[in-house]
Amino acid sequence: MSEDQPPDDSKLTRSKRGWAEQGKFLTGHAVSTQVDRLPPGQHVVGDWPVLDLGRQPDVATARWQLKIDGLVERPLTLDWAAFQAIPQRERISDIHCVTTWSRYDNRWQGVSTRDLLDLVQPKDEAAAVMLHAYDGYTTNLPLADFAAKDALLAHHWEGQPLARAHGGPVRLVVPHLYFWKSAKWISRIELLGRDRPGFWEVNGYHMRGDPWTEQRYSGA
Ligand SMILES: Nc1nc2c(c(=O)[nH]1)N[C@H]1C(S)=C(S)[C@@H](COP(=O)(O)O)O[C@H]1N2
Ligand SMILES: [Mo]
Repeated sequence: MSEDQPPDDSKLTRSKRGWAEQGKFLTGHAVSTQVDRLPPGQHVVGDWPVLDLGRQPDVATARWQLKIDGLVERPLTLDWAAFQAIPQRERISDIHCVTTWSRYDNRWQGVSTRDLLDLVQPKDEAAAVMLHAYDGYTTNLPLADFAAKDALLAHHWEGQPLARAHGGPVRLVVPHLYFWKSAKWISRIELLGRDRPGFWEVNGYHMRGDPWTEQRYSGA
């Protein structure tokens, strides 16, 4: 033990030592984690809002198809059976919507975008992706974002088939970008040499949409 410790009987030191013993200010919650988890300008919700263009296409799995084309070595059209034959993954992720709600801990099952890209083999020139959906919606993102480790083509949420209102039978989930990039009722993944704006991006939304730097609108 050191013998040259400073005298330690000031009133403040004594009261701080007392706080430490009592655990004062400790809430029992992982406060710093909670704060780091919520992007600026967002608030947490418990329910799951539905947002779309007002058309919710009814796509039976019997007629469902997903086409992957553009700048790939092996263009592919998957039917339901072929899609289910790809390794199935589970991911838990948070949702951040540009309209300021966030929803934590969503458990998804589906096909990872990386596994899908391994099947089609993007060409060297491929740099971006345009997503097309059964309701006519489109949205774009850089290929690196589409290929993120947590990105899934999801068909189950919390152990249940994904509801039609939320994009069932299959939607994209790219959790590290605002949720408008996560196309519901996805029908086609088109690999492009250069990023091109989709529906909301033409209407003033950001080309990338990173919630941590508030890339909400293109003008900002
Ligand atoms: N096909 C399609 N995908 C879409 C949309 C849409 O209108 N059509 N809206 C986007 C927007 S703006 C948001 S916020 C989320 C909403 O998903 P949710 O309804 O499951 O919450 O879906 C995105 N994906
Ligand atoms: Mo949105």
